[in-house]
Amino acid sequence: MPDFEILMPAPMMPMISEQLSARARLHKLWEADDKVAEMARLAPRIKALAVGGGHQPIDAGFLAQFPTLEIVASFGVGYDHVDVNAARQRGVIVTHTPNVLNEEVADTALGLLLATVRQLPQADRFLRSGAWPKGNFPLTATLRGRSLGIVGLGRIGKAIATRAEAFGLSVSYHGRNVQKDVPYSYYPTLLGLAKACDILLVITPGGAGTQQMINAQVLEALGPTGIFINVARGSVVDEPALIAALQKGTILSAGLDVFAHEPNVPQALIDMPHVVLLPHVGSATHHTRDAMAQLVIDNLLAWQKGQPPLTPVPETPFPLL
Ligand code: NAP
Ligand code: 8YV
Repeated sequence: MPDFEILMPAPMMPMISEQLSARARLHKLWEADDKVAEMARLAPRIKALAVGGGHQPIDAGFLAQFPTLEIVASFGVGYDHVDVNAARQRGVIVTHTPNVLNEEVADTALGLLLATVRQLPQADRFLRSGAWPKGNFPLTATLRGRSLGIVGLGRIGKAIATRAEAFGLSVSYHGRNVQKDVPYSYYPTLLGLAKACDILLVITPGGAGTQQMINAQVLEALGPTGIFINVARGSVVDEPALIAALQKGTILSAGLDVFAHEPNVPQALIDMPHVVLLPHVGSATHHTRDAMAQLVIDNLLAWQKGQPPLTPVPETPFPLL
């Protein structure tokens, strides 16, 4: 135990700190008065990093500070904040928290979709403002007869598709590959999917491969009755192009759980009454965040015992080739 030293650069859920402190030597960097000096003191001995989902990039320069690093356990399924190729080159395994959040994020996506189409937050604000006695809330768009195009039919995308089918939506999808054993139509191009559907929902990873893939041309293809839902990452969207499309009526509305520069959200979006904005809460329930936290812990404790990591990312499989 004493020689398995874990560094946690920034606070994570208390259950992670508690369980790791009980089984290994956990260093909470943010508690040090002089973080630079503390980092210099600890870095040569650190074998593991426990990191949160996204605000501090775990890039090549950061990783290079740890000559004895073996594993990075990241909280969240998306790991676009970790340079996994740099980790791989250093022989470092990166783990993430897939599957335990699929159903939760899919629930949130459907909630956001319904809230956006039926303007449920706006109706709530209308009632609270005392406007109801003066007249009814205006009629809204509908889910009836609509088709849903999912960009990224992976673990979460499939859970979203199952729910959407139960709502009577016809589902199609785009990704780089055809998915096996799904009944949904495949579109080899994003533009083709955007033209064919009237609700476009993105649930891909962030990072270089998907950077600003939702651009002005895609929004134009979605069209004036189109609704755009983003539960993936803010980086997949050209945010100024989205704002312009919403302002000009190029698309009808948007429901967004993620933004390009979280937690900062463009004032132009906040000022638009017809869009629905959530503060990145896709997986944010006690149940699911506990399951994600436990997977971070279990990955680190398995590694400490000399066992394979439970959920390495595909770029750093165990054993590393
Ligand atoms: P997953 O199983 O790996 O699915 C990702 C899907 O995206 C795959 O179907 C993949 O298909 C597709 N994809 C990847 N790169 C693409 C590209 N360049 N163009 C088109 N499609 C692409 O991942 P998951 O577990 O479902 O999670 C997906 C993402 O959701 C996470 O990485 C994260 O960014 C986001 N997320 C957000 C929240 C939230 O709170 N809002 C919560 C959890 C996850 P192909 O390989 O065939 O292209
Ligand atoms: C988390 C997420 O909120 O898992 C992901 O990829 O986006 C969310 O579940 C995030 O990682 C925590 O910061």
